[in-house]
Amino acid sequence: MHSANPATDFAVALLGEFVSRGVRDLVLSPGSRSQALALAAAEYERAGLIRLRVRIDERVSGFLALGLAVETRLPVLLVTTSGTAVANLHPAVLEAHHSGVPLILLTADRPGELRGIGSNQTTDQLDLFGGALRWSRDVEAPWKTAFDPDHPGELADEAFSAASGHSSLPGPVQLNIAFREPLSGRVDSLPETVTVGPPSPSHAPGTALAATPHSVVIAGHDAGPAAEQLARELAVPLIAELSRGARFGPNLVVGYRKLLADPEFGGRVSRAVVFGHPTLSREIPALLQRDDVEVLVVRSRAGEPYNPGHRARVVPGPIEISGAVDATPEAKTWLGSWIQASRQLLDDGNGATSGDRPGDFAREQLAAYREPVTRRMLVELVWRATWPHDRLVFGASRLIRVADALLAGKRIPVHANRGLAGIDGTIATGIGIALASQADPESSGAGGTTRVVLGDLAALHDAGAMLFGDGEERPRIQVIVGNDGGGTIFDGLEVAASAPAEPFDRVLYTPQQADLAALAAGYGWAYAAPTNRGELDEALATPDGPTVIEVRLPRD
Ligand SMILES: Cc1ncc(C[n+]2csc(CCOP(=O)(O)OP(=O)(O)O)c2C)c(N)n1
Ligand SMILES: [Mg+2]
Repeated sequence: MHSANPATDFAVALLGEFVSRGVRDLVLSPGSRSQALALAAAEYERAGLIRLRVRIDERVSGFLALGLAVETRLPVLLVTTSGTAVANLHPAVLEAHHSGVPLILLTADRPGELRGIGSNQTTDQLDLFGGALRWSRDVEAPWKTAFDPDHPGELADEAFSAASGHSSLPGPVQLNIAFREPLSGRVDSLPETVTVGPPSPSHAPGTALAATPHSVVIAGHDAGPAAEQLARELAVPLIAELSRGARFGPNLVVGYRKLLADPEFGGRVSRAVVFGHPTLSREIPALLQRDDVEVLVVRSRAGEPYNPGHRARVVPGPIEISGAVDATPEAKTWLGSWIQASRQLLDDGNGATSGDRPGDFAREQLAAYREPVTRRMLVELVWRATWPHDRLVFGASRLIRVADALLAGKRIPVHANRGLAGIDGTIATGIGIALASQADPESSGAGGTTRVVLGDLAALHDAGAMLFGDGEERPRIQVIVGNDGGGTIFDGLEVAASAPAEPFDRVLYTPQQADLAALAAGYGWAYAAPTNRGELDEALATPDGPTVIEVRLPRD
């Protein structure tokens, strides 16, 4: 591999080292300072060695990479130029830090002699992300002279291991690379990418746990199937939030908020084993702060362990049960009472609609078809339409809470950016998940559709993510916008009752009347506006390329 340009040689060698370690996805935004990396990436794409995605907005690129990494669980490369371009990655970097998602930022920078002198597009790119990075390095791309052939491999090893969490937790890392002019040359050939495979992770021992009466397992965001398995093995209730990976199984308790607040149920809990990062209720943190509840938090991928009462024992997974599981009638009653109460809550909410006179059936069917869409109906129909080969992504809005409160268990992949629960980047994350799950014919998502369920403000916040440049792959994705004209999540807060209506609306509800049909058309997306149950069902069942499904919802 030779190009007459050391920066390009270095960029080609570096990307080759990442490919050799198993990196398959690279997202970039255009810029001059990063041209050697970008042109090298294009060559690797042409050679079929990486999947390249190009987005003009770095904030979108950041969340797109996050979605790709959430789905593949492999580090994704992110290439940007210098200056504000790097800062635009910050929201995705923070989310990746708080939810333990592996990202490798390759940020182009000016060399030392151009820093600190007011040079164009130059700022301090090293301390930008503070404690959110697992690892960072500032290196100079070679200039005039050849580089040590081992250097790119050493950098790739360190960056890949740190992002993957081989010695601590997975998350974002940054390799800041200073380039001098001439910034690139022609790429004549690519190196042989030998698969060296990733460095091997170290395995820490897990934790042994003895069964105790009146226990529950709590599965917050990203808890994964280990939570469900432990609840089953301990024969205790499973309180599982919607995302991700634990809301299924015989011990699942739906409507857990009501039960946790009930002295007969939540009031009697004496131990909680927590997986993942619970974010969707006040009742879970309230339980974990109680003096009479022993709290064990299983260390997750997230940058910070969940510990609302500052009194949890944080332990490493996996959890193994030591001794016998309590099989006394009391223990069975404990589990049985939660499951029964949970079923009751589910049934109460599903008001039966069957008539008993012959002839009613057709009329009922028609009436059901024409029923106007409510929040509850929206999340239920989406839940029903989604299968294990599909992917579901919830935005940070009222709808995830409605869904969490009443959807029954189902073993389907559900994601939400709950690391920081931002309303930013939801569409880009969904597109990343869609692209990654549909890219590989062998993947469980190969034939599926990704559905993103979010509010109107979250959708408008990330409208720029809808831009697919020429030639960019367009996945099967439905962006389902529950449009209630503003941020109605705030209507449920105490402030809605205390603040005067007009200023409340102006600064919290923030009303909007954007034309989503025109927006979809402008970005080349299909658009549907179902108004009733039948139309919504039909829209959901017609998977296609990128589609906006706008559902008008009343404010209250
Ligand atoms: C980046 C960011 N900015 C602000 C917030 C605060 N916030 C939380 S929900 C919300 C409004 C959401 O409105 P919408 O998406 O329409 O959902 P709705 O609650 O109306 O269903 C806002 C502004 C946030 N979570 N993230
Ligand atoms: Mg809204």
